[in-house]
Parts: sequence; structure tokens; C-alpha cells
Amino acid sequence: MLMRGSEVSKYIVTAGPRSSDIDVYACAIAYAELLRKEGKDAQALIGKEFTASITESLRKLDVPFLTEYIATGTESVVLVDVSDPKHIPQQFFKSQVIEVFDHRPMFINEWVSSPKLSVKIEQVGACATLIWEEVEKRGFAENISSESALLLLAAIVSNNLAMKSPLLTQRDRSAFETLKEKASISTTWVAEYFTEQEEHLYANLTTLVKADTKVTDSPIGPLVIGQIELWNASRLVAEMQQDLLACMNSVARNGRWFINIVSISEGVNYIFTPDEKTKKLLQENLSLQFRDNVAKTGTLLMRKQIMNKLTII
Ligand SMILES: [Mn+2]
Repeated sequence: MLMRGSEVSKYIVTAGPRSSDIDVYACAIAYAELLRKEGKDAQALIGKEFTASITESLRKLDVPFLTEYIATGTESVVLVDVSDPKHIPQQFFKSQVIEVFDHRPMFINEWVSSPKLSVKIEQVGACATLIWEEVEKRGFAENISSESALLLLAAIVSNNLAMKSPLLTQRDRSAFETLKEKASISTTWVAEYFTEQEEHLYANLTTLVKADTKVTDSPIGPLVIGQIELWNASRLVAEMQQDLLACMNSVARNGRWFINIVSISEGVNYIFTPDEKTKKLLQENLSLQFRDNVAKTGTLLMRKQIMNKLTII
């Protein structure tokens, strides 16, 4: 009788139990599909909570994944869109990880490539770009499902703000161009994808703004920074300042806060704050001008970039 050898172990592709954005969702599902195409027994394991970037339309795609899994101890684990060992699901050991894909370098020193461990931590806009490059390199670009292609495309579009992000790389651009053909999207798809998220955001504004704030040290003390990404932010800026005010004042009790409102289709940001000291700090460091409580930037700026400019004193 033949024993089942360790080479037939199951592959689990995961970013851990944290809430899943479209990058996590796409990478786990598409990479598990690639492994299955290569003859392996592989499944995506995805955190139960989804962010707005996985829109209702994308949720309707018929793609296989698990949200719970009882481990046997013999699995091989692939991490996607994450490299912090703390995010390894608790039912697995770090020694079970055989591959790591991430696009942020913070935890690169936790992983050393070896014959048993393949590490691809490279700074591109979306981890989905790394996964798509892998599909191409391993010869499955023609066989991958249109569902996986569409999810990877959505992740690249989302992370790179409709390919207008200042952090966009040529590799993201090239994956986007190829996937556009594979997923055969219409010319209005990108706008529709963001508009669908925008409607969800307007309906849940307070909760979503509060859920996405960061605190940074600044020359005027701790500063709370919110961020909202919209296809077109003009309605928010025109009509919803009172909602934003109430919501941010409840998060930043000292009144030191601003919201970075990204208006993707316009290619600009609106920065909103009622606090005079915060306005002055932003005007001096970002060379922009406030009119009442709103300043408009000349190009798209991400919160991370603004934070870098404010903390250099
Ligand atoms: Mn990501």
C-alpha cells in the first residue's frame, strides 16, 4: 500500500484573518487557481470581513474560497499581500510558509529565501501585479479564468487609484494593460467600479471615515488624518462638511485633524479641516491655499506622502 507522501500536502493561500480588501481577495483567489492549474490541491483562505473595495458586483463572481479552515499540520502556506509574521493564521506555524508575496518592504528581514521558501517582496502598487507576473511567468496567462483576471485587474485599479496614483509603477501599468484584454472590460468599467464604492461610502460615511484614520506626530502635536477616496469628490465637499466635521471631532478630541479627500477622476485632492493651526501647518509644508476650510491640491497626493512631509521638522 502506498503512503501519502508530504508532496501531496494541501496548499493554503492566505493573508490571514484581518479584513480583506480587493488586493487580498484577488491575490488569494487567483494564486490558489494558479496552483490548482499546476496540479496542486490549493485553496484560498480569506478573512470574513470585506472592505468597500470588494464591491457587490465583484462579490457576485462565482469564485471558490474558504473563510474558515481546520488545520491538519501538514499544509503548505502561501502568504499574499502580507509579510508580517503576526498575520499568519493561528492554526499554522511560520515554518509551514513556503512562499511570501508582498508589495511593502517593512517585514522583508523576517524572511530569507531558501530552497524551501520563496520570497517575493517588491515595491509595486498592488500585490496583484506580482501575482499576475507569476501567472505569466509560469505559462498560465492563457488559461487563467476571466473571474481571476477581473479580480486582479480590480485590485490593480483600486490600489493605483485608476492608474493615476503617484505611487504607480510601470509593472502595474503593464499588468493592467494585459488584464484589461483578458477580463474584456468595457471602457466605462473603471469609472463604474469606483462609482459603486462611492455610493456605498455615502451611505455609510461616518462609520467608514472613522474606520480609516491615522495619527501622526507633528510640530503642533498629535494630528489625526482621515482619508476618503472617491471617483468625484465635489458632492462630498459641497454638501457633507457638517457630517465630516462631527465625525472627525469625535475621533480627534483636541481638534487637530484633517481629511485627505482624493478625487480620482479630477486628479486632485481636497484637504478639509476647520482647525487654523492645522491649516497653517499644511499651507507651509505642502504650499497650498485654504479657502474657508478646504484646500485643493494640484496633483493626487496620498496620505502617506502628506505624512512624510509633515513629520520632517
Ligand atoms: Mn495590497
